[in-house]
Amino acid sequence: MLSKPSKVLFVITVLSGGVGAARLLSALSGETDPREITAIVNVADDLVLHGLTICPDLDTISYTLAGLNNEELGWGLRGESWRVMEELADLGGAAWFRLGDRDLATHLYRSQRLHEGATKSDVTRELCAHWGVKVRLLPVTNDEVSSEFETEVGHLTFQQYFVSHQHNVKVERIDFVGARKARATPEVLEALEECSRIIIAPSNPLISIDPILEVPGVRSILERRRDDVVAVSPIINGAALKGPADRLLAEMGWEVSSVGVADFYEGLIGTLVIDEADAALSDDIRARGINVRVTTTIMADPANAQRLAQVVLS
Ligand code: FO1
Repeated sequence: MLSKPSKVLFVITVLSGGVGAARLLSALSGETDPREITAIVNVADDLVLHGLTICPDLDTISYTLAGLNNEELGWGLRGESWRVMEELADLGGAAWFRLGDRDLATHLYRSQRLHEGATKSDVTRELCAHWGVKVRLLPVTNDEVSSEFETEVGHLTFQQYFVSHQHNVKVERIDFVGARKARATPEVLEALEECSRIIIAPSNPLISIDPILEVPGVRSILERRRDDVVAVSPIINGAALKGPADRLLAEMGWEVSSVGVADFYEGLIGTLVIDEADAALSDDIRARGINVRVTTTIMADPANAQRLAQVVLS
C-alpha cells in the first residue's frame, strides 16, 4: 500500500532583510539542503514607482541566490545597462531611484502579474522558479506595509530616506504603516511554527526585522519559540558594516553595540551570535538570559560566511 506523502518540513526559517540576509542565506545553502530553508522577507521597503511594484529585499535575495546580483552596487543585477534611466532623466522623469534595463524586466513582470490578480507570494515563487532559486522566499505578507520616517527634514518614505537622503538625516520616529492590520501569509506562520530553528539574519533590526515582527502573529511565535531563535548581530565594534543600523539604534535610544541588539531582541531570542571583536560583551549579553556564540560575522570572505553558517546551525 502506498503511504501518504509526508508533509514537507522546512527545517530552518530565516527572518530576512536585504544584503546581510542574502549573504547568510547563500552560506546556509552551502551547509544544508537549500530546499529546507525558508526566508521570510521584509516588504516594508517596497515601493510603487512609474506604476511598477519594486520589492528591493525580495529582489536582492533572489538575485544573490541565483548568482545574478550586482556586487559593486549591492543591489540590482550584474551586467546592467542604464539606457532607460538615461532617457527618463532626459525627459525630466524620476531617475533618482535607478532601475537598470535588466532589473526593469523583473518589475515589469511582477507588476503585470499583480495586475492580473497574482499575489506577491505567487510572483516571488514564479521568479524564483525561473532563476532556479531553491531556498523558499516568502514575503511576510501580501498586504501593504511601508516604513515611513519622521525626520529633521520632515516626513520621508523609506526610499526617500534611504536613497535620496542616503540615510544621512536624523530620524525622530519610524512607523510601519499598515503592519498592524497586515496578515502574515499562512505559509509564513506555518514555516515559523514548524521549523526546527528560527534565525534572525544580520539585517537592520529597526527597519528590516522590526517590520516583519510587527505583522500580527510573527512576534508571538518567536516569543513562544524563543529557545529555538538565533539572531546574528549586525553591529561589530559599535558600528554597522553597511547601512544605518548603528545610527538608527542611537537615534531610537538603543545602545550601539551587540548588547543593544540583545536588548532590542530581548524576549525573542535564545542565542545571539556576535563577532570576535565583541567577545568582551559576552557576559553582559548572558546576563540578559541570552546565550552567546562568538565567531567572525563579516561575510565578505566566503570562508568566513561558511563558518558563520556552521555556527548558526550548530
Ligand atoms: N539603492 C540605492 O542606493 N540607489 C538606487 O538607485 C537603488 C535602486 C534600486 C532599484 C531596485 C532595487 O531592488 C533596489 C534598489 N536600491 C537602490 C537598493 C535598495 O533600495 C536599498 O538598499 C534597500 O531598500 C535597503 O534594504
